[in-house]
Amino acid sequence: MKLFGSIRVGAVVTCVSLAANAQLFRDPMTNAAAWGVNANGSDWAVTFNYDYSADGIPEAPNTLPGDAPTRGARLEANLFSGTVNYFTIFPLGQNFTGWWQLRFDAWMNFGTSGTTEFLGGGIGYNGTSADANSGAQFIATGDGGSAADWRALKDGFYVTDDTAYAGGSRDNTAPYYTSFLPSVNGSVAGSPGFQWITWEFNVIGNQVSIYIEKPDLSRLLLIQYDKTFTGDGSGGATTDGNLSIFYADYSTSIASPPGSTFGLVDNVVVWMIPEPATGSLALGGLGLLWLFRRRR
Ligand SMILES: [Ca+2]
Ligand SMILES: [Ca+2]
Repeated sequence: MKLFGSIRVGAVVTCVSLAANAQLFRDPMTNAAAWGVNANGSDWAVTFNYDYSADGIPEAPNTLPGDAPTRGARLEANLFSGTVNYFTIFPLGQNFTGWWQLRFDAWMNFGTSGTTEFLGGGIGYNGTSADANSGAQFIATGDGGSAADWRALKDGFYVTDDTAYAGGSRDNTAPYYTSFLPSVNGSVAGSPGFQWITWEFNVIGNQVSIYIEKPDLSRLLLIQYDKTFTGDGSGGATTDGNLSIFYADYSTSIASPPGSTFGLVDNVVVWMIPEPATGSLALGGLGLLWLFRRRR
């Protein structure tokens, strides 16, 4: 009986370990056929399997052995028309529910004028929206050119209350952002330009938390909220659904020089976050998230 007992304990531990490492999806962004696009306007481009070493851009941080090196999806909007263009890409046939995590590597380049464009993504995507108005989403400018560079959206409800953000501001100039993202490679401090940044979206119970992470694994919380909270005038945020990657030029000005302003996305990964069978949901979730991060 004793031996049986310890085998059972071992089996349970193995189960938790497997669950904690359960990767539900990964895409190195080389196969356009695996992705759908919903777009507003026609002046936009997404190029899968794009070799970003051509732009002098280094390998994305979460690339794995066996991945085609320096290849990812290049995202562009309002290339020549002088009109607002935005689009969402999403992996075909995917649906994620419960507790889960989306991570992807992103890079943003910008030119010398007319450059303020947004990149982002989210969880709970409905599969049909072109704009960032479906699920728990977050977008940011690459150049800090807006008064509101960091933007959370809850099923399309734009969170304009600065105090709802971890940084107490949406502007790149806030110390919260500039201290984490000092100017590098010609970037604007407080903005994710000219560098690889990993975006992370988590839903644990009702809690949505969104982070950015640098290649040295330092992290910055962007926002955390209860997805059922409607006191801000939103209807809450949907978290069951697909993942989304978003790119926009919300301004009509055309970036110059041509080809200077674009986003790159690589290594899109979804992990299941194991739900505790018993105990406090919130406490158990946080503890497991820690375990989950440590074991990856
Ligand atoms: Ca890649
Ligand atoms: Ca700004």
